[in-house]
Amino acid sequence: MSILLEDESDGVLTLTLNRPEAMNALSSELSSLLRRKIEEIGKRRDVRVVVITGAGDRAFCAGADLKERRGLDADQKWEQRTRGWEVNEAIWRMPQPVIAAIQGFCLGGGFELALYCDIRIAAANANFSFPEMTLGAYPGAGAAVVLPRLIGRGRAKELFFTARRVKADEALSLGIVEHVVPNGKALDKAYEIATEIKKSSPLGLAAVKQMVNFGSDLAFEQANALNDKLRRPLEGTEDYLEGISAFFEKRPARFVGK
Ligand code: CO8
Repeated sequence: MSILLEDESDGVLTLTLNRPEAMNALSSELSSLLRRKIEEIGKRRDVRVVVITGAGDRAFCAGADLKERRGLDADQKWEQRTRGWEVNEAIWRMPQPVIAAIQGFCLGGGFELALYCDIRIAAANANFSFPEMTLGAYPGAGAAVVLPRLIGRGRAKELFFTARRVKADEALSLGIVEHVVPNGKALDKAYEIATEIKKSSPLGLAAVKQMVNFGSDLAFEQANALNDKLRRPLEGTEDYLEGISAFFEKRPARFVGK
């Protein structure tokens, strides 16, 4: 069976990291498969929402594959890290919203993967940590870029410095996840949100994702320039005409992404 499972239903594509015997750790092979798949999905108009999860109930993902890493020299370790980073960057750039459904351990590179998704749902047994400091490294696949922006510098540094474990409820109060649900229900919640998202125009979703991901940290003038650049093309779309017609006809809009 593949180490990356794919399941598609009515515009929602679910990717499952399928290495439960290794806590779904990111081997270079898994990262490469994941990046290629994300890039392929990014070009498809029929996929409206992506959900990423891990197989089994013990882990979303326990980070870099340490068994693989153990035998690597410095350049090869950097290669493994870069394979992981490329996944996160591809998710950040892809037009579709990506929801992480997280159960169990979400550690190191696995935590970074979740942070690069757009929305995070945690099961009650979710457990987050950056063990990198205990390994003599640092969270190098992008968490040090996005976590301080998400939860503030002091809180992010405390998690990086101490490697302490954060349970689901604390993750919610810190703003690391958007929802906490009972064990076994993270995917259901992800699909519930995906169903809501699917009612929106893919063009608007892609534009607002890009604005939030690339515009949030720009200076005011630059942020507004990007905002205008992303918003202006939407004025002439079929979807905008359809949305306004649907409003006056008191019916749900049927968006086509044009
Ligand atoms: N890599 C490979 N195998 C793993 C990993 C891992 N990260 N984590 C767990 N496993 C394996 C174990 O070796 C074990 O296998 P086996 O049965 O063959 O011995 C199996 O999964 C079950 O694990 P445990 O027996 O340890 O189960 P426990 O319940 O006792 O503990 C833990 C579960 C807490 C998840 C524990 O296994 C653990 O601490 N794992 C390591 C977590 C970690 O340090 N992750 C790496 C952080 S560094 C990192 O991610 C750098 C990011 C770099 C960029 C991204 C690159 C892709």
